[in-house]
Amino acid sequence: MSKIALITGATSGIGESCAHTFAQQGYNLILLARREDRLVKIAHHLEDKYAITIKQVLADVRDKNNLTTTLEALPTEWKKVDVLVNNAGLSQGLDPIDKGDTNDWDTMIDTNVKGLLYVTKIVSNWMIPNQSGHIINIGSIAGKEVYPNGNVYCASKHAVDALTKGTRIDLLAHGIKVTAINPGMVETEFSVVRFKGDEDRAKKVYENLEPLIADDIADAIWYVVSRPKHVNINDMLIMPTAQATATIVNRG
Ligand code: NDP
Ligand code: 8X3
Repeated sequence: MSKIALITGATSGIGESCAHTFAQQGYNLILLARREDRLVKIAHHLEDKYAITIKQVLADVRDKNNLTTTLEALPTEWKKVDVLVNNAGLSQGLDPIDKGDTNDWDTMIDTNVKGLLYVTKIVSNWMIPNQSGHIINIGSIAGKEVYPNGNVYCASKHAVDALTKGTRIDLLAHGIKVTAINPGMVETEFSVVRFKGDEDRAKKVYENLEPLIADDIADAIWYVVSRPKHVNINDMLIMPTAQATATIVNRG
């Protein structure tokens, strides 16, 4: 029987790349995101290309009630999830604390922290009866360092760091692996979302350096997932060669 991976934020960037990687490895997939057109297109493409089955879950991880109802409505056989990639997340704005938009703060905390928690609670309860499973939380360099104007996004990713450690402790007795993947700069839709559609500003983030691409992170996730049963990678910090810290980069 094929293994199952549940990937949140599967319609773009790292999540979409993970969907490709796991599909290529023969996993059946539960793909979750909010943009239906993209979800449908990606799922059909992968089902056509690989001999796998996909369940599309149109949901917002912030909406606890709808998320719970939608996930719990999946057929029992789909709840035997082997790998959960808690990837859905975003940054909104890059402002000093006194000028930050409180709606942006709510969006980041609700998505990156509370959304990840809701999904983790649901899926860990599916994994416990199997006494196995692997939860991959996508953190960030922003969960290891705090940079100017990064305040709330950094706090949300520091929370992911703490929750990864806490989840690992709490699920230890159940044989469930928990891993944090912490990327530096990855060129995806991330900066366009952070700057609310300002593509020129987003492009400048990656100007004159070679950032990571989503496939680099999916590759690392596959490495982590494919270790032997007795090996867990707790934490991986992955940077572009041109980036030393959150703020020190080499632009040639
Ligand atoms: P993208 O913006 O390309 O992808 C984000 C994905 O998350 C999209 O599929 C989006 O889909 C989904 N998403 C966002 N909000 C929600 C929500 N409320 N409910 C469900 N899905 C949601 O960014 P990345 O691929 O770069 O980001 C993926 C993760 O990686 C994030 O957690 C981010 O913080 C982290 N990260 C990114 C880095 C980077 O430099 N790019 C570096 C370090 C970490 P949809 O809009 O369809 O819901
Ligand atoms: C995304 C990378 O450096 O903008 O988590 O925090 S950074």
